[in-house]
Amino acid sequence: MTKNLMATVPSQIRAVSGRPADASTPMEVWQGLSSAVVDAIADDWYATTRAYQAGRMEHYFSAEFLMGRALLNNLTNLGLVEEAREAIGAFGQNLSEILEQEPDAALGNGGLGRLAACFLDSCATLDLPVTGYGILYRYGLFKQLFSDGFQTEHPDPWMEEGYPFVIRREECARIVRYNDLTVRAVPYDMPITGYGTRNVGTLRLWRAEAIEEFDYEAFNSQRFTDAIVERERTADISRVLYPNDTTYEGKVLRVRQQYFFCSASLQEIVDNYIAHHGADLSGFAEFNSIQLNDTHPVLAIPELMRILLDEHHLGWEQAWEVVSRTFAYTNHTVLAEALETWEISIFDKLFPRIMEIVREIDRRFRDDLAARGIDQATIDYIAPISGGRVHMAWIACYASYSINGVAALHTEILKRDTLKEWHAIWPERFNNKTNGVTPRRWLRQCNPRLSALLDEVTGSDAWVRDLSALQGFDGAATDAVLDRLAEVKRANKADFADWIKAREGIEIDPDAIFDVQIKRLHEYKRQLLNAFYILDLYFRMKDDPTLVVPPRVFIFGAKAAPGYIRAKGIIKLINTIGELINNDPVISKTLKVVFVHNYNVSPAEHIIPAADVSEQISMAGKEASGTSNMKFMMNGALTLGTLDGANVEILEAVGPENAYIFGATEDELPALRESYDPAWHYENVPGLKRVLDALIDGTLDDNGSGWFADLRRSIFEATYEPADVYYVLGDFAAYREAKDRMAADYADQRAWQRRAWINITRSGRFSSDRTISDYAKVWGISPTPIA
Ligand code: 7GP
Repeated sequence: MTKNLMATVPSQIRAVSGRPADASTPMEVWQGLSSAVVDAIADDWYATTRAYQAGRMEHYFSAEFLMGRALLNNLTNLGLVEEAREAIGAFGQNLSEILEQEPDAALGNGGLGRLAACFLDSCATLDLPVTGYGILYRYGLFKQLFSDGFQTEHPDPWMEEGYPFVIRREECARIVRYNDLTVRAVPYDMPITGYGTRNVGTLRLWRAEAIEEFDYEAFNSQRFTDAIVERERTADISRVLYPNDTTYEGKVLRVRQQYFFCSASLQEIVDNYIAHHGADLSGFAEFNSIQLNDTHPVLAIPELMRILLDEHHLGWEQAWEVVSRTFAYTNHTVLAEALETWEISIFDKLFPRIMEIVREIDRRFRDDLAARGIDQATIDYIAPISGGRVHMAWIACYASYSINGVAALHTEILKRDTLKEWHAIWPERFNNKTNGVTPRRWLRQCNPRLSALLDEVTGSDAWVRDLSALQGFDGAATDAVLDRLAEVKRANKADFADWIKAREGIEIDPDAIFDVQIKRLHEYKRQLLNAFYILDLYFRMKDDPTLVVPPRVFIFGAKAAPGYIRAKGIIKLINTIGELINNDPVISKTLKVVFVHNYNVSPAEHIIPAADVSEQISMAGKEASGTSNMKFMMNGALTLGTLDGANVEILEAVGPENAYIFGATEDELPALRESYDPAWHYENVPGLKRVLDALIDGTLDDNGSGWFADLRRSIFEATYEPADVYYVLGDFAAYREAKDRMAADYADQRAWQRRAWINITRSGRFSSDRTISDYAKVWGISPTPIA
């Protein structure tokens, strides 16, 4: 931070390209500028690491960190954006173009991974001694393209051209042992800068490497393939992020990945403890706590037991005492298929000693619960081992000192339902931590126009570190301020329209309402409900050319898990509806449908500042929290949503007049479902028949895939799930009413701007700084500033 970029940038670029800065490619300029940033923070990073290692530390274990781009984020945090612009402007380069060179570090699927990234930003900003641990996947989440409207998946080799923001730490490599394979885990450290602080945190990502580069003997005898088999088997471990956010395929490899980063990270944490506090590990939990980001890192529990028992010779009780004061567990979803369980045979094959420890945990668990008078059926249900499988969530619940959900409603559902047996025994372990998002990336960085306005109105940039400060400016919305707010939004929408034109080849009107739904494609999130609305609106306009419809652009961004055919069917359906509408000479004057391909962090940074309406319309009780809703709110979009996840708290923050809430609530649904008959809605809700029939009557072409007919069947037929399990038709009428009303309200621009302003000023409680401050109390850590 103290270094001068003007002085270092040209030499860093020369070192990368071997040419003068003005003769280097944009990619080389990006590399050089990025290296200059790392150079600028190196001393502070080292000092922070040293300061943290000596005290109590929190370790955030996560299989996913959806970081997105790093350069602009770091420049923003360090206050170096203008300096960087000048430094490369000196030889004729344009900063925005250079920034576009950077690939997204897409080491995550969706909300869970992006949350982890926001948390690291907040920990750095708050000077908290927290380190992230995960896997350096060579290929991030697949790249999504559309072909005839169908999703196709392609590899994402995000760091193949070199990535200056991870530093290989050869000297910190560890050995991870499986029954059938021994590998080296080599850490790559990513610096995590904060805003307005010199502290620099760390994300440590492990890469799997062979102990021996190749089998020289085999190579020499010209068995070339044999020579590299072991190396490739090892590299498989950190080759690819699993493209599912709820269920997992490739089970053995998945379990290998999980053990890989847990084991390497724990070895390091234990050794660091010994270096600073001596060889008596009974005090380990005084200095270390580990947050398990869902069940993916739960193998850390038996692995820490193994290290304490086998390598440091603690007795079982003593080791368990340490373990059960170390771990805390966050649950991110109530979807049953996401509560990971693994066949015992996988554990036996990969690590028999770990399996032995899990069996002992299970045996003692059963004794423990029986002694507490718990009935046998309950014990069997929540035991670590049952039905021939290892239940990761149950191990997490048993061992953790804290268990949390990610929004108030979600935590209540965990206590009442998903984890009720645990709550009955250990209610004191349960707590809520409503999610948050970092206002640095999601406002300061992605929306410079609104940031400047907020600086002006509030008189400083203090809100960037304390977003709740904005609440005091509720009443600052004078006509002059609202005019400015409208200009900001209009300019952001015009930029976005240009971006869409270049990226998707679709022309959109910046004066239309930008109505956005961006999130993973999943039936429970009900992108299908949105699609049905659009199709119905299209038919209504066709029927009645005099109908007054406010101009609207419906914007989607979503990836479907490659094996999730029904989700892919919904993508194809939206693209097909888009074709129909965008090519209709009359309707396309009023409506457009845009499906942004390859939705990711950096597209979100373009979309969110331009949005008017944020859709989170999941069936109530299913979306644990949602976090894009918070980003939209910060950027002045109004929520159109169900009372689900964090929408409940957004509504509480802004009041009913500043959001559009519709549909069945979580507590109403059980009774509604009892008498629910989708066919009745089809027959009786005007418009629904036509929409559903369009799936099969030739109006919409699914290129012979049969996927549209399947979507229709999912509404009417009970297969392994009840018909219309996510209550799409049940909520349709209420959704249409709310969405029509919202569109009509948009005409009163002044009133709309006033409500947008309130959404912005009340977004403070959805800053991840607030969330992390709450976690810090559970973790027992305090700010450790280096300067
Ligand atoms: C997501 C939840 O679906 C979303 O509601 C929440 O906001 C987010 O986590 C952060 O808490 N879950 C996942 O991304 C996921 O992979 C499976 O869940 C474990």
